[in-house]
Amino acid sequence: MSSNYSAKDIQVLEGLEPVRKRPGMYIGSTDERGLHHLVWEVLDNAIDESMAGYCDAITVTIHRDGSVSVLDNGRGIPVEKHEQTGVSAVETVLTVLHAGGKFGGDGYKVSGGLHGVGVSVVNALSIRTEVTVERDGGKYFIAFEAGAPAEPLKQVGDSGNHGTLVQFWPDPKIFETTIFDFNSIKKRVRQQAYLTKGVTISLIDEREGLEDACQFYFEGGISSFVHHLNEDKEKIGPVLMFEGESDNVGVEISLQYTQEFRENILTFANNIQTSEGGTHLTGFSTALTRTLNKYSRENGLLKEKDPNFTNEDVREGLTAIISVKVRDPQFEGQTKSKLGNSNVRTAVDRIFSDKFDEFLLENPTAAKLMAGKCALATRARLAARAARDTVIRKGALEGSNLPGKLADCASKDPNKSELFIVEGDSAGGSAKQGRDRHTQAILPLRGKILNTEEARLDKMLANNEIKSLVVAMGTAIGETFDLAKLRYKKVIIMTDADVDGAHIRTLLLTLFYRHFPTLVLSGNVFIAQPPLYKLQKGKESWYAMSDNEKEEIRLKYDVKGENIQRYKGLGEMNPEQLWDTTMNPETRTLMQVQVSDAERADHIFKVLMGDEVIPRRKFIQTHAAEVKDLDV
Ligand code: 0RA
Repeated sequence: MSSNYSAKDIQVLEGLEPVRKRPGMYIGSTDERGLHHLVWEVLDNAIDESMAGYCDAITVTIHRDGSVSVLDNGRGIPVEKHEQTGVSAVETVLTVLHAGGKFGGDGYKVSGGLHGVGVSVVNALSIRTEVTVERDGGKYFIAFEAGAPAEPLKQVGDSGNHGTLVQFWPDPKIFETTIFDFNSIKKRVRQQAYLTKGVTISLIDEREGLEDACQFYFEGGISSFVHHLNEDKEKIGPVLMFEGESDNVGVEISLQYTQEFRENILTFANNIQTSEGGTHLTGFSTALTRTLNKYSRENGLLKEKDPNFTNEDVREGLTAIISVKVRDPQFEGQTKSKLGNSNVRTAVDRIFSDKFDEFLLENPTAAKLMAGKCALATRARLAARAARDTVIRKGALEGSNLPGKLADCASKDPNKSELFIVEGDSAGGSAKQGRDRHTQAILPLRGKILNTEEARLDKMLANNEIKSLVVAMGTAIGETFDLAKLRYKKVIIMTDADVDGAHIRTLLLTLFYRHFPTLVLSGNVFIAQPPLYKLQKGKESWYAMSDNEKEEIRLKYDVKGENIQRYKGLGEMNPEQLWDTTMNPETRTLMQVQVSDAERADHIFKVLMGDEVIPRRKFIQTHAAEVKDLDV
């Protein structure tokens, strides 16, 4: 790190107008997600300062007036005149796209800036941005409006400290919502604290009625992260932690096996999550498989006749965090979240296999537990393959044998077709009569039978309800899953608005999350939103989707109590009502399932259904107050 970094190192790339014209190009979207992107951007800048070793405390505050500020005790953004732009460096950083000191020069060794758009984008999309810098004995202030300087840089005092405070007020003309969500920010802050050893990040919500605060500091870095992820899982062996540097690539890996069926591997490059994986994941995965096979052969855990573990076998039940620091990260893939640098694969492979090999030799007990888990996964995989082969041989997974209870649509064009998954026969009846038969197919399922907790592929395929669903969708399941064969562009879960309905919805979401993650990721899964109430006055009637909406309508039209009907089941609606309120594409509201929804369902499901008592009790105690309409 050069200590004489100065204003001239900040390269000027382009102006700010395009950001306000096409915000989506820079922050993805202008919805809640895009709004929070602003916070990530400013937080990333402070984290960069920590990664460079100059900052150990960051405070994020959500203010009463709707603004957010990020305070760090780093070096402070330089305030001297910038040669290329003729204005101060801080003004340059805030008004010139990509002028964060991350591009060119030797300002930063590594940098998080994938979003990399820089703090100037935040400035462009805010009605006001204020920056206070403390450095070189002084305290400085500058303000912007809609990206343009509004109050010139001035010294406002003396200071023996150093650091930067950035506060911004997002522009309501640009964003669909400007209300920040404490929990989303908390999740992000926690994740960044895990990834940046030695930094303390505080989060404060000052908004009226929402006051809250938390603070994160993790001594163990990513190994604390693995502890956290495995909190309510049954663990196999200890949490392992490996670190090293090779070919200018910094590598940190932490892992622990669990009794789970799924893997949970999170990868990061320069603290940016790489959800599409990439070279660091490949390097890790290859090294893990090779090392475990070598150890198991040499120690007689794999006999001569036994096949090697596959990558899939050694990743079953594995929780791992892989975090690399790279000088010029190349992000590829559909969502620019796949690491491309090819030297990273070799670096991760080398560091991990050396250290993991050594660990296995020195810790035979833990090594045997891990190898045993892999052997179990291999046996299960072979059994599942045999079961699937049998099912396939019988033709049971082929489209020509569509399940009897599926009321298919006439259209064979997946882009026009929708599949409604409906619970039970009575709702199924209404849906079949109410639907548009050209484009809408109905599959009635019996929910309780869907309980797939811990079920492996072989057991799942023996379940008739699941088989029907797989055949109806056309995609197959497991290794042979193929999104291109999906017969309906929209797969819609339509359940009752009562506790049973919610349970079945959780079961289905869990099923999709675990066995059809691609479907969820590609946005093909939806939840129908049937009304909760019907209000009637004379010949007029209204539907209400929520208690709030019901109250609004009740007051507005003065509807008396007995004219309010609470729908408990879809079966209570006649086919026309079901069509009008829930199925008609012109008038209905559908909720697209996000991975986070499915993830939450999976978690809730595990806590409620799994066999661990303590987390379940904790969950029920915590959420008892939220269960208002328990009409069982
Ligand atoms: C460019 C150069 C230097 C620091 C920073 C930017 C910097 C930016 C941000 C944004 C939020 N907090 C920040 N802290 C620092 C290095 C200046 C030097 O060498 O003293």
